[in-house]
Amino acid sequence: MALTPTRDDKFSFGLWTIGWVGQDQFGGPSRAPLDVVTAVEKLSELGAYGLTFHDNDLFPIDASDAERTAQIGRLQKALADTGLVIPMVTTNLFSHPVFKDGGFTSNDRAVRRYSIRKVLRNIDLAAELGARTFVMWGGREGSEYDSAKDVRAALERYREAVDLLCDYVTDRGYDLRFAIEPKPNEPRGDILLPTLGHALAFIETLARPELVGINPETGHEQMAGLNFTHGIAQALYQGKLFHIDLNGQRSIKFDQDLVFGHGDLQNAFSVVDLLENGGPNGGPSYDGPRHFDYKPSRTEDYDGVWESAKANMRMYLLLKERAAAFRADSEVQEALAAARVAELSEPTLNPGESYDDLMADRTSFEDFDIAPYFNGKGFGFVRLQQLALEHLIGAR
Ligand code: GLT
Ligand code: MN
Ligand code: MN
Repeated sequence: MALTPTRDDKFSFGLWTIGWVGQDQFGGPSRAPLDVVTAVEKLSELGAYGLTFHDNDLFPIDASDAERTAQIGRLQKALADTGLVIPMVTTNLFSHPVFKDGGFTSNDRAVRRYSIRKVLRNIDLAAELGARTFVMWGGREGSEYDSAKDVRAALERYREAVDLLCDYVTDRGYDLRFAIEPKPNEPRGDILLPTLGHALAFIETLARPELVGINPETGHEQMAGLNFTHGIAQALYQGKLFHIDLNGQRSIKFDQDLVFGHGDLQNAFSVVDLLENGGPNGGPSYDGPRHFDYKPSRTEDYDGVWESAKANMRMYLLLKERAAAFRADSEVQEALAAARVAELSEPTLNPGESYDDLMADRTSFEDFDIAPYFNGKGFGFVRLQQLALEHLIGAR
């Protein structure tokens, strides 16, 4: 299998990822700003197919109309020159002090109205550039102090804003869907819609739930101690995996945004296996962009930035290769059968069987012998995991 990325792999990067200059809580930038044209050219050369951005990755929040138009024009020319596309666009509702208490859910009503206007303007740009997904990461929507935020009112305002945006894209005829990106904390002490499960439940309260899905990020679920693969599987199950942010995170701590696979490697392996082999008949279960949302470490210069961009794509392709080898291994197939993994897809009731029928079936209860489950009838999951790990580390 080829380890050189091509456009068919659908790898995309945020302009804020490769463009991160390394400032953090404790120090200023360690790199100079990256121009968008260089970003497009370099990503194209490395085999990516897409670039994504926040409005203010491209032009400052206080840019004049002329400055804004000029920057958009430069981006469009670079796209035309390289063939790179813009699969997703998002809006910055978190950097400027005006968003210190959030955008859609700020206690300050004027800020909420400004935020919706800022997003509407950026939706027009997203549609103009052909983006199909509009991500909403509400990093500043939340609080540090419970008494400071009426959470039910905040969710109501969130719903009001998202409903309005859905009406807008529908009325304008834009082919654009929204993807909410959950995160448990950072920058706020507690962020609203902290996990994929919270976001999925919130989406059901919307007027047009079909237009809204999720954009889960590997590291964000792991910051909450959750299994990303399980979360992705539930998103797929509910038809809500509209986009995905891949990166690396090692345990519950600050948001590391490492290269994909440089965090919990086992979880990265199972996610790639799910995305690539978890669909009908063992094919892909997701055909959208494989979007990397990472930060090239502050220790790196621009050579290191491009090495890290390459590393994300190579890790994905390596894991895809390992997952394919795992699935093709006859011993794995035998272990999967012994572990009865496929048996879970069989409905628990027979076709048309009612609870009366079930209660009449003595083999299901009265004659069912539970004793052999003590000291016997093991599932063999450990053997299966050992085989998975041996494939992951290239030992098979
Ligand atoms: C920010 C955040 C990311 C989000 C981006 C989209 S911005 O860098 O940490 O997880 O995906 O708004
Ligand atoms: Mn992150
Ligand atoms: Mn993200």
